[in-house]
Amino acid sequence: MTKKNDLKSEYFGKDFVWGVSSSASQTEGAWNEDGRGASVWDHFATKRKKILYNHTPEIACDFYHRYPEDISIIKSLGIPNFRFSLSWSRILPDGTGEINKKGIDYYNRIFDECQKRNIIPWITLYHWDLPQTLQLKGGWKNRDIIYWFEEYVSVCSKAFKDSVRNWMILNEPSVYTGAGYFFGIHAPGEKGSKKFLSAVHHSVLCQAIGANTIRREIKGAHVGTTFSCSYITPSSNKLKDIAAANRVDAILNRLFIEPSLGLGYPLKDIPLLHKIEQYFHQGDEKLMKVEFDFIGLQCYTREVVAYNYFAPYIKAKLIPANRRKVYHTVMDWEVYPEAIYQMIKKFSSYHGVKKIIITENGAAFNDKLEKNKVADVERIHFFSNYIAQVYRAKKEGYKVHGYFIWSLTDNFEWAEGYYPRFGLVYIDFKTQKRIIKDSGYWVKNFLMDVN
Ligand code: IFM
Repeated sequence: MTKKNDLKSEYFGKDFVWGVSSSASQTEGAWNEDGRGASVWDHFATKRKKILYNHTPEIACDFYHRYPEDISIIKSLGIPNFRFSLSWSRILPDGTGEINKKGIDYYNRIFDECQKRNIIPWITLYHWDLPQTLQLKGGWKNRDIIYWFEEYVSVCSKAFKDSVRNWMILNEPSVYTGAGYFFGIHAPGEKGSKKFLSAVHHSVLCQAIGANTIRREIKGAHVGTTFSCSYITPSSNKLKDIAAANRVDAILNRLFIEPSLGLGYPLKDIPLLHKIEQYFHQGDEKLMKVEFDFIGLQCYTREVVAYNYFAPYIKAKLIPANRRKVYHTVMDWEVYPEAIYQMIKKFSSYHGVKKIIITENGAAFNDKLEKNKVADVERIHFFSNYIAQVYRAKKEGYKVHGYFIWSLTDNFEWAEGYYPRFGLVYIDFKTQKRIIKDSGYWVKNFLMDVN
């Protein structure tokens, strides 16, 4: 474990954006309350029972009822920005058509609460919770999603245009398409390259269509989208490991940003990707392109890659951190602070990227609640060292302008259920009691200079 350092938030300057992130499915609960429709995650967890220990997002952190308390905690920690997502099926229970007024009212109450406490909302439109009715029509595989999504974004922008300036279109499309449509380990649990490639192409179209819809409806909107990214290194100097690492980099880090910048898909690096062309309609190259005001990067770790003849399509495998015997979190993600610096540097080098905001960074450790206290020293070191690397990138002139912690509270960590705890705030899921961890107090102290 690396040591803390003496970095101060004031070194980043007054305009640097500091915040904390969460998402609807992971925190809200109230899954069928006030007219909300089911999402693919509700279905995956409750009907198909695909989550570790059979956990479900039905109650989660009960943010739906407890948002005033949680927003007051954000305030008490001196965190000025709050990123969270809207639940598509709370707003449009069937994905399209009838609008659920109670859903709109709920988000308006949250925006009011943020305003009351002087906290700026940053909204993600899609954080993986597709309405189940749309999944029954093929979900992201069905090209009609470009119309469904446009309708959803248009409803949200009309409803919330006076309350929200900062919008993110998609959350980590490489994860919901890869884990949800290729490996089948995330909702909706589908597998195979055809499903994956169609979901990828339609997501790329939607990330542009969504941004254009927000721009059309809201003057002065600040529009971005978010990408998951990992620093990729080869396991050896052998040419075949280096080439394998390049392929993994193309699929994990370049697949979604490059078409949006007008560079097309990274076809040269991954021959299989040519198959994506069967989903193209005339004019798609143009439709995929969009100028974002910022891109959100969500970087947690690095991956070490080796050539593997048996791995389908990319002939590469990731070597897990525990097999490499390196320091790692409970997700088995290597703690490697320089990864975030390398990713800021890499994405800064794209001419079309104007501004980068780290929209997620954080870690799950084995937190212990003892005497109403969580002494999560490892998380404090984690933040201290990753933020130092963000500072290094900023000082060297790369385009980073903000940093959001994942996450405000412990929450529903998708296929892993409630076992990994990422929060600055511990949740006793039996009582829903909130306990600020030592890392929460560390953040408060760290942000003292900018408040
Ligand atoms: O919890 C997730 C989040 O929903 C998306 N980014 C990574 C986080 C930690 O796994």
